[in-house]
Amino acid sequence: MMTSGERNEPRSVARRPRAGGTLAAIALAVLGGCSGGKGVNDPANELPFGHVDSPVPGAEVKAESPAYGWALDDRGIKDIRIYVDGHLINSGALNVDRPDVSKAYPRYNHAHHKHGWTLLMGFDVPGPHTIIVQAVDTDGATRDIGTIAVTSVDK
Ligand SMILES: [Ca+2]
Repeated sequence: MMTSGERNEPRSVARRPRAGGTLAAIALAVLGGCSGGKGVNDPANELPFGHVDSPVPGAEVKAESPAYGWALDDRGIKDIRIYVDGHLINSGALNVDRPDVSKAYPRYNHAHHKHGWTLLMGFDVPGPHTIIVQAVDTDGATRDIGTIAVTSVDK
């Protein structure tokens, strides 16, 4: 009996992530329902897109240095997130006017030019690091808009 109990343990552990995923899906569906059937599950919603202008791949960066670029969405950008080596280190809203981006993508400009973002990055140890920048739209749909390998230098 003890043996079968031990066998059951990993199975119940394995089930937990699935249950969590279902709950998250229900929570998202409920949240979507509150905003009139929209949300991350809305098939009409487009993923955001964008670009990381700096740093460029292979760049040497200081222990604390800015990253910047732009992002667009069919409905609007809620958040830009920067991850270093898989850990969220900063996030924020669009904060820079980019009329050049409005001109290049008129369908997505929403009658303003605030499509640019600038966020500080921090690197706790010198050496190679991987930066991932994500754009999140107003419905919560998220896309990686840049994956950049850099080297931080201690100066
Ligand atoms: Ca969207």
